[in-house]
Amino acid sequence: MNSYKEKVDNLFQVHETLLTKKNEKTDSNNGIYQRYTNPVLTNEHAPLIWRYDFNEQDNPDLLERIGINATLNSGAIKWNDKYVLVVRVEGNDRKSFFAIAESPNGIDNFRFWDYPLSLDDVDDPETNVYDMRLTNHEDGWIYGLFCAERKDPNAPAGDLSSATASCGIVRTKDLIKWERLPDLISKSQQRNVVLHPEFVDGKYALYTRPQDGFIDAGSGGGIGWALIDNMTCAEVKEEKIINFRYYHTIKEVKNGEGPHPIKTNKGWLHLAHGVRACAAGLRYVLYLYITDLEDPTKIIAEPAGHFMAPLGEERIGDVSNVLFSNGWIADEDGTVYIYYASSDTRMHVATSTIDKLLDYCMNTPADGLRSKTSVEAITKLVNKNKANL
Ligand code: M1P
Repeated sequence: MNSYKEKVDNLFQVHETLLTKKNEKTDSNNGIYQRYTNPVLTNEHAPLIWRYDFNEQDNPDLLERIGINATLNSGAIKWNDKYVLVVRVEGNDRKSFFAIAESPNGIDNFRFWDYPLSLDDVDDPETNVYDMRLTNHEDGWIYGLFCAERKDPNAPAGDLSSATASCGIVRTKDLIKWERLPDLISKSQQRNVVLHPEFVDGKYALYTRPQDGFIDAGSGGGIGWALIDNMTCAEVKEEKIINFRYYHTIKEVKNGEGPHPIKTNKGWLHLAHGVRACAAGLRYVLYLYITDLEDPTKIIAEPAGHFMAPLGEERIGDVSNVLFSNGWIADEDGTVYIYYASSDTRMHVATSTIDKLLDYCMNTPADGLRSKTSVEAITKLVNKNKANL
């Protein structure tokens, strides 16, 4: 019979083995990006000190006291030479919160900090928070924009599901002390709001995602753009759609900006998610597009279809058939670390380079929006190959 101490030591040993497991590249590689065999963060990575009471008198049988259900949609930033994720952690109680995990190499050995983030309340306290996008803005602050969810005050009695989505805002200089700012004021509900890293015409610029309801984008035509005077009382006064949804595409039902775009010599490189409906439910995939350096609202390239879609085990989870990303890191050497969640359950990384992503965007045919145009694109490539091979 093991002593209490032995049982505790064993728990920590098993946890440490998981945290320090080396991540390897998978065999499959389409030349554009590289997947890895292990998720970078799962619910099992959550610190044991969040989950167990290690006082022998209070917890003699060493039961888990607070369960963690999922680690998903994470903001990302390179900070003090570490690859840092602000992770959406969801407890067994269905509440999401933010917690920071860091890795020395961006691929494995992610380890949560001891305490989750404790956010101040705004006047109308929300029920749930999730999906933070981080922006190290040229004004000197690191902003975190996230979804703040509240029960819909106009829901009929007995409707305990209807909710509202708005954009919560925090900022920090050190990732330790976070200042809560008032939520974004907007006529419509908003989710997937992202702060552009530079001023545009002397203003803050937001990628928005206007939506009619909590779930449905409805008349919200796609990813929007709004210029804001001040982040301490941010208000969307005018909004225009810059990346539209289209019939019979991967973003027919909904789309949303991922992390803020990366500045490259060819334009702003964007990562977004697109949603379509099928008999199995909604299918979320990732796609890329490029906008003009001088005018970030002007699209200059957008490959047809998805850049990444759920594969193998990624297809299954709490909300199956979903890839979602709100964090990536572009390193000084041109490597890009794409952090994505699969099926609202776990976090993964894929790596690529700025050059490869630009090549993909510039040289993959755009969506012709018809089967006929897809066949024409393949025929053109076959003809070229017949002349070259
Ligand atoms: O469940 C899939 C995703 O659904 C929402 O994304 P969107 O607003 O684009 O539909 C979000 O709740 C997101 O967190 C979640 O991963």
